[in-house]
Parts: sequence; C-alpha cells; structure tokens
Amino acid sequence: MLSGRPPRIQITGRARAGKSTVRNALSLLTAEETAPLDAPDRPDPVLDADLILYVLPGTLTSADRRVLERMPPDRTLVVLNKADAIGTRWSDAARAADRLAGTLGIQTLPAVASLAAHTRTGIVSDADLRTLHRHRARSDPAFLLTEDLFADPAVAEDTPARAALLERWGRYGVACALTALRHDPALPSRSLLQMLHSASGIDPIYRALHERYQWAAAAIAAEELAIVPTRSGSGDE
Ligand SMILES: Nc1nc2c(ncn2[C@@H]2O[C@H](COP(=O)(O)OP(=O)(O)O)[C@@H](O)[C@H]2O)c(=O)[nH]1
Ligand SMILES: [Mg+2]
Repeated sequence: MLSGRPPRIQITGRARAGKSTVRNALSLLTAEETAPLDAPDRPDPVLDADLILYVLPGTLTSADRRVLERMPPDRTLVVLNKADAIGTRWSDAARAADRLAGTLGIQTLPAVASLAAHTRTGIVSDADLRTLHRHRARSDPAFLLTEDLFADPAVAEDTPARAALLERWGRYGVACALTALRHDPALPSRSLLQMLHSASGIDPIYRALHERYQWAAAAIAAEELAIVPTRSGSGDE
C-alpha cells in the first residue's frame, strides 16, 4: 500500500505572533516556522505547505488580511493566539475567533499558547501550589488586574514567589488556578495542571490540526496513486 510522503506543515504569522510558542505547545517538531510576515525589507515567505497554521496575535492587521485572503481554507487553520489579552474572559476570545472565521472563511480557534507550552512540559510545583494557596482567598479584584499589581512588593512578603508564578503561568494561568482553588481548595497539582491545559485552548487546535493532517495525507496518497502507472495504463499488456 502506498503511504505517501508525510504532509508538510508551515507555521506562519507576523513577528512575535507566537509561532515558536505554538509549534512548541503542539510538539510539531517537523513543522517549519517561516520567516515573519510583513517584515520590513523582506519578501513574505512562500506559503506552499500542505497545511498552514496561521498564528494571529489578537487582532487582524491589513498584512494578515492580505495574506489570509489568499490562503486556501481547506489547508489553513488560524490560531487566534494571545487570547489572554482579548477582552476579559475566554468567551470574548471565542467570540472574536468566531467573528474572524466568518470574515475570513477559515476555521479560527483561540489559544493561549504560552500557557499550553508550559502545561505540556511543566508541573505545578509544591512551591507554586503553596503560593497560590496563600493568595487564594484574596478578594481585592485589582490584585490580578496587571502583572505589576500582582508582583507588587506591597501585596505580601512573597514577592519573588509571586514573580516566579507569573513567569511560569502568566497572569491568565494564575487567575485560572486561583479560581479553581477557590472552588476546590483540595485540588491536587495534577488536576490543576490539567485544568490549566484545558484553559489554554490548545486541545481543540490539536484535534483540528490532526483532522486536517489526515485529509492532507489522504490527498497526497491519492495524488501519488494517480501518477503511478497502472497495468492497463502502462501500455505493456
Ligand atoms: N500573553 C501571551 N504571550 C504569548 C502567548 N504566546 C506567545 N507569547 C509570547 O509572545 C512572545 C513571542 O512569541 P514567539 O513564539 O517567540 O513568537 P514568534 O516570533 O512568532 O515565533 C514571547 O514572549 C511569548 O512568550 C500567549 O498566548 N499569550
Ligand atoms: Mg519564532
């Protein structure tokens, strides 16, 4: 049976969109990260892979639109990354992704790739869990409004521990973890990690990508079958 060459995947987007982070979060070791789109004095990279993962950080610029308008929807998946900076809750990012999907005609899913990358390789350490528990019951809503406020030395004596927590999980991850621990203070660190992983939005992206990968592999196999001469078509009968 013909297995076909493996589909090629390119990960593209503007500079600092989160291309490397998405690649890492999805463990796409063989995917090619392109040069950034819309870089001054540089032509846009050629997007000719079987599957294109387009990383869009929050908002659509004219450069994104220009490139995305030319992308084939069946070979493209848009990751609306940095969803933690869109609105105030996950549903804001989910709605923004739906709107974009409608505008672009391309499947678009939200993600916090930086959180997903950490949940893939990390653990919630005992030290992080203790820091979270120390601040679990804080009711001041301003506490998590910005990273600076959260890491402010005036908050408590454990400033380095809070800074380390932010460094690993980001403000969105810390907010999710605190909410989860408020609901269930006995939550073990493994479950907390799973919850943070789900909160990153990466699993639906992985599933959508996997599905497209299988379509792409089938299309390649079909193409290769079509170009292999059959007995009747080879003229040696
Ligand atoms: N807040 C936030 N930052 C992110 C997210 N994904 C990536 N980043 C950060 O964005 C910056 C650029 O990411 P990188 O993957 O290097 O972008 P690239 O230039 O497109 O490869 C890094 O500091 C990442 O940690 C995200 O979902 N949320
Ligand atoms: Mg990069």
